[in-house]
Amino acid sequence: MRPPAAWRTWAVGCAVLAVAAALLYAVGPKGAGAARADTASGHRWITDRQGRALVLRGLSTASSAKSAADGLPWIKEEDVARERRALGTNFVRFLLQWRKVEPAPGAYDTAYLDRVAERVRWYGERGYHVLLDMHQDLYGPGTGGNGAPKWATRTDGLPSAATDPWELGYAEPGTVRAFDRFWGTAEGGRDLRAHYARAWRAVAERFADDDAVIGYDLMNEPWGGSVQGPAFEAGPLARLYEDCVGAIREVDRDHWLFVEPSAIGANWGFATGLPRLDDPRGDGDEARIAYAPHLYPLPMDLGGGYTGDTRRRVDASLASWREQTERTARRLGAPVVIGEFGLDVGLPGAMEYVEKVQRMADEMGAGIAYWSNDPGPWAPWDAELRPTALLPVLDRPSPRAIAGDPVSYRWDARARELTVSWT
Ligand code: IDC
Repeated sequence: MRPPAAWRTWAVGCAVLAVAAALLYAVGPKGAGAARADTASGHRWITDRQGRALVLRGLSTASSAKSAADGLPWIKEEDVARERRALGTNFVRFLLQWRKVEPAPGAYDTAYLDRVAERVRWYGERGYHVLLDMHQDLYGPGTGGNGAPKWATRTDGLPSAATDPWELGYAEPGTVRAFDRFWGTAEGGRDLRAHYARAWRAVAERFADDDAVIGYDLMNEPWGGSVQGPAFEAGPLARLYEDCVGAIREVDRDHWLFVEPSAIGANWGFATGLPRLDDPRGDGDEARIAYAPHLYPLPMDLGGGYTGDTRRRVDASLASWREQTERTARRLGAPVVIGEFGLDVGLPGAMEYVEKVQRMADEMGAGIAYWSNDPGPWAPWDAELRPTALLPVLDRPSPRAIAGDPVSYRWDARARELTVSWT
């Protein structure tokens, strides 16, 4: 891995402009310098325990956890140290698997949670905020995907064939049925949503006092099965989130709860029907619900490259994604974290695209997690852990936490200058 990037030495001497002085009224019940203003986009900031506005930048760790027998990502502690050195990140979206949390109905694997906690510590000791993400794709291993335990997978004998691209597997009959059984759209059997919410309570109980954890991503890319669109998002999905929020708040009143829209729609830039959720933290404390959509504009979600400014399609997708996301975040009263974005870094325009998304996140005051840190064609390192062309693009400075009301931050790559303004 290359030595610490040039900007880090440079940034010490570089101009960090603080516009306006620390105002006395910034001292409030949440402590000195608690963020209280909204982002320029009009949604809230995500804040830490001291009330500072957090600028979360990092990667997902890792897709390899999906198929690993132990459900853990490929990383060792030295890989976390290397990522910190190479990228200066402060955020990780860490994949969990329901099949590992609750391997048998009502039985929680505390040894698995201990191993997760060990990895959370690797990150936490290096200043990272960890978002625990209950990941699924295509429901579970019983339907050719990952996430749900086999005991919670009921397909009524319908098939789930492997597809290319993998996303098309969401339309396989066995997969649709498994989701319908989960959401209760197809009646009968165990209440799987109650199991899911209680599995979350078990996770939250384990991590309630862990300061390295910023929060819980309640479900990766939920899919409605045979119920789609607002009928799904405002219906079964919202009810599941309410159940999970309620279950988690029984044991953990402080960590942030991250909600995602349906897998298809908002992540492409369409509107979502997700309603505002209550957060029963108690004592009149402010809700800690964050909105964490993914960003996969349609041409790229199906494996295409970035066509840039000259062909309008992709840029229009980015613009509509931003507009819809900001509108939803304001409606939910929630800060924004881009829970996933990414592509094969060898595709045409890939670097330009990543740079553009990072700039957009900075403008929005949104957190961001690149998909993913699995060594290979999408990552900042190849299979031998040598840097790819992506590494210098992801390696950019940003404020980590701001005690006050952030106004803006901007990285000028050409001038190698970071400008941060806050009140
Ligand atoms: C992808 C992995 C790929 C794997 C596939 C199915 O990169 O190796 O075969 O999942 O498990 C998502 C998902 C995320 C996907 C990612 C890229 O949340 O799990 O990872 N993606 O396809 N949504 C849109 C894209």
